[in-house]
Formats: sequence, C-alpha cells, structure tokens
Amino acid sequence: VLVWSAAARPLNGTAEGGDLHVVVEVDGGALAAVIDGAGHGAEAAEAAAQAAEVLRAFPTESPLRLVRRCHERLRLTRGAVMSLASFDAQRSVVTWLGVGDVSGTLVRGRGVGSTTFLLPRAGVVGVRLPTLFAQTLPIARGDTVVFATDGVSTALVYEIDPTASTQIIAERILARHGRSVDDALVLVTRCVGGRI
Ligand SMILES: [Mn+2]
Repeated sequence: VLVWSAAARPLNGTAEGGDLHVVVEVDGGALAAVIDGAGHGAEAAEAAAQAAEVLRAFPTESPLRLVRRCHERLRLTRGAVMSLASFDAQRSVVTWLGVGDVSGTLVRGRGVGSTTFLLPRAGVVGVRLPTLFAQTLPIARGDTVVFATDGVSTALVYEIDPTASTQIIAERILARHGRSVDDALVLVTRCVGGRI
C-alpha cells in the first residue's frame, strides 16, 4: 500500500533521540506515525517508545482510538506529541490526526497539484489531551503524505516533489529544513498499492 522513507538526526548526534516513526502495513491498508517524546534524552525516548509500542500492537484501530490508547499508556511518562495516518486502500481514503507539534502534509501526485495540511490540536499525549478530531480525505496512488517533528521547519513543503522518490524527499527535507536545536525526524510515505 505504501512506500516510505524516514530521515532523522538526533540532537547533538546523541544515539537516544526522542523522535520515532512507525509504519505498519495491515490487510488492505497501513498505519504511519511520527512521535516526539516531550523534552530530550532518555525520558523523551521512553515516552516515544511506549507510544510506538501501542501503535504497533493495534495498527488496525482508528487514529482516534490509538491516540486515546497512547494517552492512557503514557500517563506515567513526560508525554509525547504525535501525528498519525491510517490508510484504507479499499475505500481509497486516509484518516489523519495530530496532537501537538508534529506537522502533516499531503501532496497530490496527479491532477491539480494540491497540498493539504494536517491541523494538529494543541496538547500532549499522556498529559493533556485536547478534544480529538480526525479528518478523512480521499487518497489516490501517487499521493505523498509527510510527517515531521518540530525539529524540521514547515518550509519542508517545498521539497515534496511528487515525482521524486520518498528517500530523496526525506533526505532533502532533513538537509535543508532540519533545525540544529532539536531532534529532527521526517517520514515520507507514498501510496502505491491496493485500490488506492
Ligand atoms: Mn521536538
């Protein structure tokens, strides 16, 4: 259903960054997410790892339900911000949702080159959950969805070339729009299969 690439640069080159990505293919679809653990270092990494574990355990559940599950799981941590997308190849839709500062961008591969931005809600999963609202959009083969942590400038949108490979896009975004003051992670996914 998806081809994807991630590029990351932990702050100061430390091995234990607080940013994580998750991509899980399921029957007839896929789940993709980027998580940024609150703060830096081991505590941030721990919160992000726990959220990733929840997503990998329940990849077929709705993004809404997954964020609620993560909220319960992360209560004893410093929390995390995250954005996630559930791709449904049978219905040719994607449902996405974000809590806190992880950007989401959808760039169409065909027709009028339109761009749609995820509107994340302010909050921290595990600490303070906002009223959740998931948006469902039609999606087609060749469409590209990009998630990035706040260590990456939102100017990343200029690098999302629908004709370039996901790896090239991810590397360009990190090189040109990664900030040196925070962990930086970008996940580039493109729909390629199913009825999508
Ligand atoms: Mn961050």
